[in-house]
Amino acid sequence: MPATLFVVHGSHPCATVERALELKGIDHRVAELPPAAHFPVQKLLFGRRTVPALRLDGGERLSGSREILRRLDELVPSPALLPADPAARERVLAAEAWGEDALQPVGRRVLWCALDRLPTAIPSFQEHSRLPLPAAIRPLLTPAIVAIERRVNRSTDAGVRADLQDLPRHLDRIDGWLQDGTLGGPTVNAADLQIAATLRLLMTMEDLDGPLRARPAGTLALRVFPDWDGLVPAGAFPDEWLRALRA
Ligand SMILES: N[C@@H](CCC(=O)N[C@@H](CS)C(=O)NCC(=O)O)C(=O)O
Repeated sequence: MPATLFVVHGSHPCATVERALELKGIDHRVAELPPAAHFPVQKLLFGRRTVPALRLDGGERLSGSREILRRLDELVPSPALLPADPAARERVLAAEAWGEDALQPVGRRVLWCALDRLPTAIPSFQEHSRLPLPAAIRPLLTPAIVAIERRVNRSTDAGVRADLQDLPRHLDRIDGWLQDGTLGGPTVNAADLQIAATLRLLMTMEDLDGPLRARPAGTLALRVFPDWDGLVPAGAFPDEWLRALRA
């Protein structure tokens, strides 16, 4: 039986793991859960309420993007997601940890705020969703989902404004890693997967896409994740929120 990857469609850490499975050629099927409704299901199945989670052939259960990638490297060593050289490996692990702990939550906070401000964009994020939910039902559920996700992810207006203010600093850090070879090498590593997924999610928002595309960081995101559902048209955020990014 192939491995089963538990996801919410469009979740960036889920995309990180799905791409790692693809790179390693690991046979898997995807179990898609509805956003927010996945909390209790995941808690029950994996003891932790987040996606991604993976059930391996044989029954082993793993939860968390970094934990899953470590195990995939043990199971299928090639292509390796971490460099063999110890110093380079430490650098990639540090960048990956930052990508999960600092950058990943920015993606969630900013996206849920944008979707709350422009809910007409929501169907574009479901284009390749495999959930058997009738199209007529989806719009009835989305206001509650957006409200829950904003609360769970502490996606306040003030917080998102601060996130957008800080984004150029984050991009400087990522561009630095691209320059010193921690990211963006000939083979995709674990930090590329973690960081590029959040950048690619941010690029679904037209307000952010231009400034990101102009950076090496944006090029990395498009290289690792050429395709991604979702488009939030320009104008989701007030101009004052975007000043630092446009400077
Ligand atoms: N940082 C962890 C958690 C990922 C995470 O927070 N996933 C979100 C979806 S993008 C989620 O399931 N959130 C539910 C919650 O916070 O309870 C990882 O990389 O696996």
